[in-house]
Amino acid sequence: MYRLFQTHHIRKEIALPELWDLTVPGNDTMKIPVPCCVESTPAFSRYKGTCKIETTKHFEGDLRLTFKGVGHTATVCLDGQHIGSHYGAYGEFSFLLKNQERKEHRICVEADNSYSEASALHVDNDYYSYLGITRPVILEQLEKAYIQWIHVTPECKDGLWKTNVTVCAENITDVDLNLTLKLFVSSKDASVAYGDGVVACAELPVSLAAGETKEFSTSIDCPGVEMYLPEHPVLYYLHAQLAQANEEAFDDLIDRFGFREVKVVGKQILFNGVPMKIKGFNRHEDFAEYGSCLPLAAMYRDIRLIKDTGANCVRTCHYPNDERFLDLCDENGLFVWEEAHGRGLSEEQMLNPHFMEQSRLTVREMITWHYNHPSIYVWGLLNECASETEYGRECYSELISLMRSLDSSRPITFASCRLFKDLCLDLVDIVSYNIYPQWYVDTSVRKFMDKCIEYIRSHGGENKPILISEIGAGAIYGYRTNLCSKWSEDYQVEALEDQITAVLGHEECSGVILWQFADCRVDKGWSMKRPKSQNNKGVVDIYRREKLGYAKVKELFHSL
Ligand code: ADA
Repeated sequence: MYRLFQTHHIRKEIALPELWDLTVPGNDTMKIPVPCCVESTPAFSRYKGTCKIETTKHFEGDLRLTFKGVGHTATVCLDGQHIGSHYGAYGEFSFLLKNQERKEHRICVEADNSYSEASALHVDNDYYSYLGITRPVILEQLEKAYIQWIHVTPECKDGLWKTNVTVCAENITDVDLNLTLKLFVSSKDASVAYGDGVVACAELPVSLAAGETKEFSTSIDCPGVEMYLPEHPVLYYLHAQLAQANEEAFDDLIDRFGFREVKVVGKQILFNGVPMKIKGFNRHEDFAEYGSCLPLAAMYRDIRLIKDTGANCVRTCHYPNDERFLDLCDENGLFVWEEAHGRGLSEEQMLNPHFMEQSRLTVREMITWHYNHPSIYVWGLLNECASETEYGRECYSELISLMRSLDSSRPITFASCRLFKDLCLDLVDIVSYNIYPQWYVDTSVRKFMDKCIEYIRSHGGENKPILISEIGAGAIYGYRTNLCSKWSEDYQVEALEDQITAVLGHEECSGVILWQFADCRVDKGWSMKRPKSQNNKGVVDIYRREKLGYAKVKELFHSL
C-alpha cells in the first residue's frame, strides 16, 4: 500500500513483484525488496554510485508506471528502451506506457546517489542521500483517459463549509473526448457506489482534446460536516470519477482531506480560527539500517513517540516525506511543516546551473502530490540557504512565487540561519529562525532571541508570526557524566530545559521545533564534526532508544 486508504475502486492496479534484481557494478546480481535502500545490504552500506534494479511483469495496453521515490537520480528503461529520467529522491514521477503488446515486459531502473555538478540539491550533507527505489512503485491499467490528481481546498463562510475542487485529467487517446466528471464528498473511502457516507456531490461535463491534459474546477457546498482539529482529526474523502455520457465510470481517483483553514493574522497562525502554539520536532526520514525506507510500523512508532512527548508538530527536514507518514500525521492530528528539498547551500552551490530547475521540480512535486493533507499547515523551502545575498534573494523570491501560484491556501516560510543579515524576511508569511544558544554559542537563550527578534522586526518581519524552527543540543546515546559536558545526555537535558522554557515563554514567539527527534546518518564530509557519523541531536538515538532529553522534553511540552 502506498497510501493508508483506498485510492481507487475502478482503476485497476497491477501488482509488481516484491523482490527485484539488484546489480551493483562488480557484484553478483541479488534479489532486493522494493522499496528498500541499497545500503540495507551489508556489502553496500557505504556504497556511493550507480546500480540497476529491475523486474519483469506481464501486461498489455495502456498503463501508468509511478515511482514514489528513487534515490537520488533515476534512469528508467522498458524492454531496453529508455523511457525517462528523474532527479531527486523525494518526489514522485510517472511514465505513460502506451499500446503495450501482450507479453512479459522488463522494467529497469538505474539509480545513482553519487555527487557531481549534475546534482545541485543532493550534496555531501548533514544527512544521508540513500540509494535505490526507496518508496513504492505502482503500475496501473488505464482506459481512454485518467485523473492525474485532485486538489481540495475547504473554505468556511459564515459557518458554512464548501470545497473548491480542481481535478486534472489526461486524454491518452488520439481522439477528442466528451466526458462527465462525477465528484462525491464522502466520510468514507468505501465505494460511493453503495451510497456509503456521501455528504455532497457534483457533476460537470468535461471535454478533452486528443492527448490533452486539462484542469477542471468547481465548488461543492458541504453542509453539516465536522471540522478537522488536532484533537479531533475528522477526515473526508473526495471521489472523482470519469464516465462517458450515460455509461459506467471507467476511471476514478480517491484522495483525502479535512475541513480546516490555516490563516496568518498579524503575529498569529490560526488553525480553524484557533491561534497555534507550535511544540514540535524536526524529523529526518532515517532509521538505522532501514535508512530512508522506514517500514510503516516504524513510521507509526515515530509518531507515537512524538505525540507521547506532548508535541503537536513535525517538520519534514529537509525534503518532502513519504505520503504514508503524512497520512499518519493526518490521522493523528499532528501539524506538519513540509518543505521542498534543500539544506545549507551556499551562494556558490545555488549558482549550480541545475539548482533552480531542480528546486522548481521539488517544489512542484511537493505541492502537486501532497496538497490535500490537512496536517500540512505551512510549506517550507531551502533550509539555511544563501538568503543573505542578492542572488539568493532572487532564488527565494522566484520559488516562493511558484509556491503561491500552486497553493494560495497555506502560508509559506523557510528556516534561516542568516540571523542578522537575512534579506528575505519580507518574502514569507511566517519568519523562522534556526538558533543554537547553549550549543554553538554559549549565551543566554532569551538574550539571543531578543537580538534575533529585534532584527526580524526591522528587516521585513515587522508584524509576522515567528517560529524557532531549530534549537537543540547534541548527546551521544549512553554517554552520561556528572561533568555535564557537551555531547553528554546530561548536558542535552540542561540545554533543552533552557531553550524550551525561553522559546515557549517568549511572548513574540509562536512556537519551537526542536532539532531533532532522532539521530540520523550523515555524509562522509561531516564525520569529523559528527561523532559516529551521525547528527546526534536527537532526543532518541538512531534506533529510537530514549535519551534523558526525551523525558525532559515530555515534562516541558506537557507543562508549558
Ligand atoms: C542546521 C541544519 C540542520 C542541522 C543542524 C545541526 O540548523 O538546518 O540540518 O545540520 O544545523 O545539527 O547543526
